[in-house]
Amino acid sequence: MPIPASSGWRGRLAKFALIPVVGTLLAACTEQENTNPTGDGNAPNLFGETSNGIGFPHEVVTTEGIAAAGLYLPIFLIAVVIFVLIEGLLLFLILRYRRRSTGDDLPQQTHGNNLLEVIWTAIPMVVVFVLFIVSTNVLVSQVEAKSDEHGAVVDVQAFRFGWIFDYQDPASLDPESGQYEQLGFPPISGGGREGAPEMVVPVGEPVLIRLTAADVIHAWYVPAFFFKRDAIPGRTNEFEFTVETPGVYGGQCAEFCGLAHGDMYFSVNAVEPAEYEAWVAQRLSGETAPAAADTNEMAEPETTEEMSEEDA
Ligand SMILES: [Cu+2]
Repeated sequence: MPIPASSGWRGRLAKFALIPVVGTLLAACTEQENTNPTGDGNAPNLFGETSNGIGFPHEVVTTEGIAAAGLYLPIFLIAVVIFVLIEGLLLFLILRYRRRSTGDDLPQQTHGNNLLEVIWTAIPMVVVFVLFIVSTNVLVSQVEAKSDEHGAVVDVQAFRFGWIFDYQDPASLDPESGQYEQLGFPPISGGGREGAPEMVVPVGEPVLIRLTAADVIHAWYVPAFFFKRDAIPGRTNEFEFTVETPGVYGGQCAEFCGLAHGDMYFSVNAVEPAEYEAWVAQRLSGETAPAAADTNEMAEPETTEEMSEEDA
C-alpha cells in the first residue's frame, strides 16, 4: 500500500525537536546582572554568572537549603536518562522507518500491545513515586522541621514597601500560649533600595521566623537560603533556617505587591554566636551601629500609606 505524499511532517517534527535545544543554549548564554544592593552577589537568577551556568543552585548556605538543593542532582540525572531514552528512540524510529526511494510499502503495522502499555505506564509511575517519597522526606524532615531551641526568634512583617524585624526573646516562650516576649529593643525596619533593613542572626543555630504582612501578600525570599515563603495579612507563617556559613545574604520580596515591589530588599547578616550576643547587647543598651541607626529611621508602615496612595 503506497504511503500518501509526504506533507512535510518530518520537517516540522525536526523543528519542534530543536526548540528545547535552542532554548537551553539561549538560556545558558543569558547573563543577568546582580542588582540586589544588599546582596552578596548571589542574585536570584538561575542562568547568570552567579550560578554554575546550567541552572543548578549554587552557594546554598542553610542546612535546610542544602538538603533541598541536594535533590537537584538526582532529579536532573533521572531527567537526563529519560531525555536520552525518548529522544534516542524517536530519532531511531524517524530514521529507521523513514520513507525510502526504493519502495512504497508500509512497514509492518502493530495495533495494541498490552505488555508495552503496562511497561510505559508503570515506569513513569515508579519515577514519580520515587521523586515524591524523596522530596517529601526532605520537606518534612528538614525544610519544615521545628527545633525546640532557637538562637534567635524574629517576627517579620512585610509592608508596602519594606520589612520590620521584631526580635523576640527565645528563652521567653510560654508553652501554653506559644507566645514570646519581645527581646527589648525597638524593631528594625526599613524599605526601598537605600534603606533595606538588615537582620542579624547567629550562625549554626536554628533561627525561627514568624512571618506576616501588614497590607497585601508579599514573599520572603533569600536565594542563598534556597527558600521562599509567602507573607500573608492576618496569618503567621513560621519557618526555620540554620545558616552554616557566616556572611551577608541578600533577600527581597518575591510576590508582586505594588509599584515599588522591585525595591523591597533586605539582607540577612549571619555572624558567629558571640558576635550576635554582642550585637544584641549593643541594641539593648540603646547604642546602634551607624548603618543600623540609619535603617531604623527608614519607612515605617505609616510612610507606606503615602506611598500606596501615590501608586493607587
Ligand atoms: Cu512586597
